[in-house]
Amino acid sequence: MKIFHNPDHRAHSGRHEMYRGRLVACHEVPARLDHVMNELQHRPMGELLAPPPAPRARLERVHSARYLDFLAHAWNEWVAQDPANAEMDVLPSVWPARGFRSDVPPDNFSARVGLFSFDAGTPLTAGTWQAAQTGAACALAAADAVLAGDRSAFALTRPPGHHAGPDFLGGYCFLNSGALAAQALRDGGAQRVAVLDVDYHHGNGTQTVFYDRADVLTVSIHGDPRTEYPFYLGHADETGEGNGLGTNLNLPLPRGTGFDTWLAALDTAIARVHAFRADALVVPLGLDSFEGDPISGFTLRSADYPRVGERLAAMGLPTVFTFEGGYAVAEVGINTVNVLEGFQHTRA
Ligand code: Q9C
Ligand code: ZN
Repeated sequence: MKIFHNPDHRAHSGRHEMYRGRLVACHEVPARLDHVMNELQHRPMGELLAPPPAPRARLERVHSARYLDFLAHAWNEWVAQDPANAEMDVLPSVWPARGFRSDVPPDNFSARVGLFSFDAGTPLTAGTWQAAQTGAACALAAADAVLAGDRSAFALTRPPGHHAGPDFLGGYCFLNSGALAAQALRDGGAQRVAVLDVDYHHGNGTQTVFYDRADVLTVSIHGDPRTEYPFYLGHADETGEGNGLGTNLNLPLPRGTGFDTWLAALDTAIARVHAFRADALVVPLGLDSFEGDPISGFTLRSADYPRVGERLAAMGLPTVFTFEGGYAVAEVGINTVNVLEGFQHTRA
């Protein structure tokens, strides 16, 4: 499979995220992707390519113009407020909860940061916009490869994407790679596209992008939001709305869930994708279901991941993978390539 990697990913390197009332070191670090690249040197899975730039019009298929403008200018505005800000990351501290207006972007910079975000764990840095744009380009290039006839392609990029919505960042995510890939597949001629999100955390951004649409099925297997991030979305009773009623499936599982139960959920997810008669598949591939993940609660082992790839390959659909979470940094390369290897050696 072609692997589109992000040569600009290191430009996004947060200093800290808010956690239990203090700023702590970021979990979402450049070394994550370096470990995957390194593992791919040992176990090549395909051609490693840098993507062509992403036209703004393709980003606007998923994200609002005012959100993209905010991301493009946020760092300059932050530093313009005070040159000393260049030594700090942007994090929000005020948000419009229910009853507040979100249709009038405030002039005040901090207030605008809050308008376009949902947590204080997603630092925006000098290079975030560049890294995120090239990451989106990876997702689009992967979708284009599959549209051109490739069986599969991998958008190997960070920051991750699946928590980012039409006009908000959060959960370490800025531009939604999986949603961009799914939309690109639709725009390129796929009639029905399924997104099967296997990251430990609910893919709230992707769900929100497609919630009222019948042409994209969104399925997510994740830690139960009653106890797990992102908390405010991802319950089993969220099934879609309007035209999209019946085209969202959430499979929340309790903390501590092991591979057998997780795999049963994957089979449920796969059955739904088949019932939907999808003609292309996007897999937001988070490796934070791993037992060693420092911020997550499932207990999958490295040896389980090839079986995940096998199950996905057996679906027989043109498939785009996007790299999402996975914070056991030393193992994330092995676990990622294990999924790809299981996929590659299996035919539908
Ligand atoms: N103590 C992804 O996996 N913060 N995002 C959790 C943990 C947010 C994860 C704090 C986790 C977001 C793409
Ligand atoms: Zn995650």
